[in-house]
Amino acid sequence: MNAMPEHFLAAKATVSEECTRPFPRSQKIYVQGSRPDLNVPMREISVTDTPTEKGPEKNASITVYDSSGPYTDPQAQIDIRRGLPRLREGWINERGDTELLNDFSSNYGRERNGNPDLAHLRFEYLHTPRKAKAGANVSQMHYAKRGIITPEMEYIAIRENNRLEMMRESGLLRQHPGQSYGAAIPAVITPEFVRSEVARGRAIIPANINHPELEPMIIGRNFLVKINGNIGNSAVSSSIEEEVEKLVWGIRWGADTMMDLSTGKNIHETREWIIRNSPVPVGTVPIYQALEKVGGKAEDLTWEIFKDTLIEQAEQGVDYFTIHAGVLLRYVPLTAKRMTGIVSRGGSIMAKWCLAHHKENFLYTHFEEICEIMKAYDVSFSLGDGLRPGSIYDANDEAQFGELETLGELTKIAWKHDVQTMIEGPGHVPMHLIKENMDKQLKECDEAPFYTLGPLTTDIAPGYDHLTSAIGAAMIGWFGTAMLCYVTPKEHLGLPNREDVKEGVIAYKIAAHAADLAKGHPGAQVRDNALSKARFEFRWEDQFNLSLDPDTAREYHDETMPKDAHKVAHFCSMCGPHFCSMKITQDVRDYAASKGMETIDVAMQSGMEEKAEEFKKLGAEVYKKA
Ligand code: IRN
Ligand code: FE2
Repeated sequence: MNAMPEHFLAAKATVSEECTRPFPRSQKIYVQGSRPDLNVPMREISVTDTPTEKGPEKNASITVYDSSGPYTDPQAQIDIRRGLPRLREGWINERGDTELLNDFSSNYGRERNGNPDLAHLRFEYLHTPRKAKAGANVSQMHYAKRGIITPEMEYIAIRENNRLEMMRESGLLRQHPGQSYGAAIPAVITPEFVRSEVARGRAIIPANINHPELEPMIIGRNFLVKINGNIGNSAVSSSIEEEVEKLVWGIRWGADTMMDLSTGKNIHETREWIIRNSPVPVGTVPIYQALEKVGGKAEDLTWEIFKDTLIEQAEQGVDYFTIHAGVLLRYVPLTAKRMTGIVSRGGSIMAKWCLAHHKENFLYTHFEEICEIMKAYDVSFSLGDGLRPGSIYDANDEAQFGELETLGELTKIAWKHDVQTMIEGPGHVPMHLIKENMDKQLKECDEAPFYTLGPLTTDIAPGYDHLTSAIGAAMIGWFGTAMLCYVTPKEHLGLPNREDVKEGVIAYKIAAHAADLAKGHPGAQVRDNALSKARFEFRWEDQFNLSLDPDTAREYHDETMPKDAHKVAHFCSMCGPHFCSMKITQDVRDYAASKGMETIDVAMQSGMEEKAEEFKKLGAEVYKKA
């Protein structure tokens, strides 16, 4: 490792305590697979016992999927100037199909080496890029099609199963059968199942060989629904460390992948910091950087500049690229009648280029060459929806569906090259038109994973678009969308801040989980069951700790009932002691038991009047105590 440059030494070594603080009563655990270097992180939440007359009754701890990386592990030594441990490095080396490059082979490397002003941007001491050996294809899809189960696939199988087998005794496994619209989710995810889904193109594992820090994850409709968060500075720039901070903040709350949508200055350097410190896949929209390289003039873009940008980013370790190759020249006029025209940044750039040159989109005409680059680094396609509707008015129109058909055609070309592919989707769509989007995507793209932006189900709530869109996201997730791209409350209004990022991620975790429940994903309901049990038993601390956002749950409870004694009180300030339905039910059950009655129904009939008086007295007593 070479010496660390000055500006790195000046940077902060770590992210804030707010991002790294372990979750309450939670423990980071690692489940080992078939080899000692395969350890899958999870979070175990422990809960208290249920007090009963016969003494305390044990409650099982819950294991949850954990995307937060080593940041929430108090054992981990993290220096963001040095990047995260490279847990995949051994696996990549072992395959023997890649070679290290001495330097970046893109213009970035050449310019930097010849330019003393750029010398400070050297990153080799952190990361030496690698590439597939001549003729090799290093995509997970390529291995999968040849029947090879990679360590990444095994890792994912363990991760998706979430130690469900340990819940068997807990009594919390009962759940409603789901309605999965044709998805086939097995009761246990095996490494072989992961392999077969990737081979079939129904799932992708975004995992660039230049991102060895990555904790592998999968995007596909027979797996847990994933969510993506966006970060990135704009011309009105935030500092590089702030971007790393935002990344860690986003994954803390559950983002499964992060897209760096940076534009403006220091785009390469910002991305380098993000990737080296990211345990989740990082996606980008390379056309944004290409546009910077031509001074923001879309018509000056060329295939050569774009290609060079792809190589530059692939060598850094970007795991998936949004490529707006479906914005064809003939579709552009179809957007003229729209209410809101083209709202995709990448889509509008390509439309402008097509019109300026009156030529077909160069991303489309050079698509096979793009595939060659993708397979040399295992970068996955996220085929961009450059013509997605930007208003309810424009939903499901000809331009949108025309582009989707082209994306289907491109999917098959990508698969021919064994390049992993997912498809981006809308946008703004009213609820009753959402299903049609999913059905058409599955048909046109032969079940390649769908990755949608919301969709927003109404346009009337700027400031609340994490909600308008989480409604659509939950629905489309249920119908089969594999990953949901988050929308923050600042959508349409400005760059999101830290709080907005959290609000967006939590809203989307809710949507994704609601979809998992509806699809009947095995074990999806365990956490709901555990939380409900805690709620019913007035185990307030457990209720907070089992929730997606324990801080907010606790804070809201403390607002009106701050005392420690309140954390065991058998009511909250919403209904007060007299009207707590859960308390009353509990009393009814106790009463039934004391009278030896078989069912509560009977107790209700025969005991209501008698009980009424008792409730009043009891309630008053509890209130005084608290
Ligand atoms: C996701 C689904 N449809 C669009 N997205 C995301 O929107 C895409 O992945 C990227 O993060 C963001 C911006 O894309 P445009 O506006 O350049 O299309
Ligand atoms: Fe919008």
